[in-house]
Amino acid sequence: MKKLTLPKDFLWGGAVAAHQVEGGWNKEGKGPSICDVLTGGAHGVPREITQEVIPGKYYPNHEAIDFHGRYKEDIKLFAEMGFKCFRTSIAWTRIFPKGDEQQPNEEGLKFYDDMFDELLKHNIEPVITLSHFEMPHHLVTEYGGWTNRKVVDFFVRFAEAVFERYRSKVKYWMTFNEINNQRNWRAPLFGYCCSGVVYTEHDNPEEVMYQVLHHQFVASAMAVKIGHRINPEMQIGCMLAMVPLYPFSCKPEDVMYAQESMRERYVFTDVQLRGYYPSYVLNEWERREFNIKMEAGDEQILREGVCDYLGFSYYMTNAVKAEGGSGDALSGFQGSVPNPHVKASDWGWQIDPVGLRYALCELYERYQKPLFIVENGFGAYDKVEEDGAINDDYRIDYLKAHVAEMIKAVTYDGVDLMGYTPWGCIDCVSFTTGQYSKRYGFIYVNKHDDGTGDMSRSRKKSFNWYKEVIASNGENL
Ligand code: BGP
Repeated sequence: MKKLTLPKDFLWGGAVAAHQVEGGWNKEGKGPSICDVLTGGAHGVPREITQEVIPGKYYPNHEAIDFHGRYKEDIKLFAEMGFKCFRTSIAWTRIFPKGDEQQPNEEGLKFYDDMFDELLKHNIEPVITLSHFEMPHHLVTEYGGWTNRKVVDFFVRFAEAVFERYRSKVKYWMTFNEINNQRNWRAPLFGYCCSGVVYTEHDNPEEVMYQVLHHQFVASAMAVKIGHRINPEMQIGCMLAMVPLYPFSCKPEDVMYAQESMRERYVFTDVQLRGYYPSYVLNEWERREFNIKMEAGDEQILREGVCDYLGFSYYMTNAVKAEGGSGDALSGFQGSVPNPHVKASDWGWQIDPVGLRYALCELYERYQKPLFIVENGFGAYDKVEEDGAINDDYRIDYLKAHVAEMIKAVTYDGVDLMGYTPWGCIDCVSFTTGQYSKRYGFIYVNKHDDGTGDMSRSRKKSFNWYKEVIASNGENL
């Protein structure tokens, strides 16, 4: 029997997002983004959306891990691990500080020029998200976030500016990070960060959400078209938070309920990868008498701006029951129940490596487009030993098991997979909690939830493990 392996050009790397690493929140003309008005959280205590920077409150994203000042040192460490690519986002507010300006901020553009040059110097491909939970705050206060059609034009102007500027430096792009997380509009943080909207303040939140989405779908499709015109080599993907929902039992009602619930994920990729609204959504709008405003030509824009690949995050699965489930803020579904067959992290995220293979097969069979795992990882408390060592075997175990299933999906199931970028390859500010102590990195950052720490970087045990995985192209796990 012949042993099949991952393709030679497989994109191993790591992922972060601008607001969770950069800091320098008001440097070089940068304006405040929506994450600059989010306070720090603590275990079990949600982050607060303050809607302005209130003196005396603690805003961890303002400083983050100072990637803005230290990216050369960090990229050197990524190169030492053998990264082929590095996923981050461009902070919209470095380029358009308020969002509605006519001209971009040259200093902001220059920062990313230099950072991309540094990556390319080490043969690391940048993989860039245009909008990763960080729209300009001004677009929220003055325009109502993505409820306003004008924001489509502002986003497209931003996309065009950065596509033009980095046309020869960046080949891989994504439009909106985890676009489906606004589906969790009951958890204000997700809804707000995806759209600048606090859905619970609206009479009919789901109708508002679909309007927001329509604007984002149009904006994404327009960006894809413009990117391809600027450089036909560009690969522009969409990005889904993929949390597969298993039926809790083989009771037909549970199976049907799980399938129906998955549409709350697939509607996003159905539109972005097929170019039109699926019938189950059109029926839902009609049934619930939703009036989603569209302009003439929107349908054509959606058809012409289909994404090239599907990037997705994968952390966990959930199980759902047609009746009697308690609901869960993370999955956003009434009907979520703990799956007795899998364990969970300290934050209740269910650990399910097989679910990653299942996700890859489902997505590939549905769309027949290249896939890219752009987030996966294990958030955990790390302990620094007296000699400075960080023995994060739990993280190695998690990643090893997931990579093994990923390799099966490629070599056995035949999934076309572009690459793998584990989340938080360097410790950063956790999105949902605002904590530093929920760590994902191969690289430890000496920074703590109370704001103390000198930001020094050190290699964890997982650093050397991942280095060997990349060097062997997944052969030595
Ligand atoms: C995803 C986001 C990331 C990231 C990750 C881990 O939802 O795209 O920005 O933070 O989840 O989540 P957390 O940091 O809350 O553990």
